[in-house]
Amino acid sequence: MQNKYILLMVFFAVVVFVSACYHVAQPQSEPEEVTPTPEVTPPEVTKPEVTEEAPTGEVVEITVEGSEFSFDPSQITVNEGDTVRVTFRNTGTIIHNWGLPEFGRTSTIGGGQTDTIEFVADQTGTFNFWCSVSGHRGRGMEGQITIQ
Ligand SMILES: [Cu+2]
Repeated sequence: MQNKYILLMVFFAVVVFVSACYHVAQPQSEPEEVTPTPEVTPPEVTKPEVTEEAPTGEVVEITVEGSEFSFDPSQITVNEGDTVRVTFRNTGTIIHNWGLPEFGRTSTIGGGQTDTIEFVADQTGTFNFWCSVSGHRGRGMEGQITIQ
């Protein structure tokens, strides 16, 4: 009886030992290899301060050609405070003019003639200009002047 008991104890001891060894032998599961994602820092773009402020009082000379039925250019951009001198050249064959209520209008002139007006761009915004001869605006003689 005693022998059997000892044998049983030895058996259990062996089982525990082997089990312990097995556990130790188990390779520790490798920790997930964490490949550090390199921090992508956008390249420092040092933008020079752009001063949009135009020197006021600059005289800007623009020649606008008009004919049946468009202006060239039809988009004009100037800076606030500029003195804008618009020379309108009628390159068409019938009478035209160039102007806008806010800043003035040229004379209505015939083909081949020019007229000049001057104004101070003293307010910012986008303003429509057009030929005020009846029906011409609707047929395409208009454009925009942007004062920034
Ligand atoms: Cu016209």
